[in-house]
Amino acid sequence: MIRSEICDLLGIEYPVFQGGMAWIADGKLAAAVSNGGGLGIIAAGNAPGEYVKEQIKKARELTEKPIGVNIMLMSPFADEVAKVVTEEKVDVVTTGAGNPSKYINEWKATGIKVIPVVASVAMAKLMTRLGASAVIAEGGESGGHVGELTTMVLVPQVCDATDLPVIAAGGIADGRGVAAAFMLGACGVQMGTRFLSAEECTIHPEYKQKILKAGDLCTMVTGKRLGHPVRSLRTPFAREYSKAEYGGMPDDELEALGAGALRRAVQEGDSEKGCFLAGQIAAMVKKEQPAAEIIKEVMEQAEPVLLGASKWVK
Ligand code: TUI
Repeated sequence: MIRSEICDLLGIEYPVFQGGMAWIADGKLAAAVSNGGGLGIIAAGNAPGEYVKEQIKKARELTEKPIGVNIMLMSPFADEVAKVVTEEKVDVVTTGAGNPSKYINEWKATGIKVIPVVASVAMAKLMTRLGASAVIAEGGESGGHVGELTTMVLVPQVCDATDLPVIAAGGIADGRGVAAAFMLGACGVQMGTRFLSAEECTIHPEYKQKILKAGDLCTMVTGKRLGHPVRSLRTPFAREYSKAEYGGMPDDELEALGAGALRRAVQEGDSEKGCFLAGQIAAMVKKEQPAAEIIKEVMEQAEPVLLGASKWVK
């Protein structure tokens, strides 16, 4: 079984994180992943502190293993959620979509392991200086909020820029992806899209079906004009948004068009007006299965590749 330094650092069995997907990654999914030996992460998304507190409680009822909370830094409730994770002394905090500098000292003082998502070398260096425990290098193949660089390009550069453990994210959904991430210098992976198909993931059945049916060209990025590029499935809504974005719709109307779209996808499976966040790797997600089985399967696939059994090596 493949372990790495991130397993020792966090007290987990497999070097696999579940991405903190807004509206999706709740206490139930996080607990299932942690019970499966990975790191389950509750997503705060745009939710208030009270919601996050409830989900931490729920996760703790379901598992005694370490859990994490992801804070989406663009959220109006980011300060409030930052306090909740300190009060609750969660094991790990990951952050996304911004710079978490102002919170790091307080979290560290509480004994929380801080693992920010970085989308650039500069951010990786800054997080290293400020005392992060590890970083997640997330390439633009991922679903949701995306940076400029791809995983293939970002991960090795981040590995060269820091001595911290690096977790690779973006475009990873099977053992080959895990093996590739390790080859680039990472010591763990974070998967989001693959866990959308977990049995314990409570998204609307239509959302799951859309992921299971996705093909290689089924995602697109919208939202660049407002400075928040987001990767989602290429649905009628995503096309309409893109048209509006490049057709000169005023900023406030564009914001209004996007409002509530993620909730409509997750809770209602609304094919017309929902925004179905998904990574480019969605096409490789083939079946619904328990989270623990996903982790085991992916790591069992990675092992022979990492032990030198790549079919290309002569
Ligand atoms: O955050 C994510 N993925 C997300 S957040 C989200 S919710 C949302 N809803 C509507 C609009 C926008 C977001 C859905 N998916 N991934 C982690 C991530 N962080 N990817 C890239 C980054 C990132 C980008 C810039 C991290 C740091 C950063 O630094 C910029 C700075 O402040 O210098």
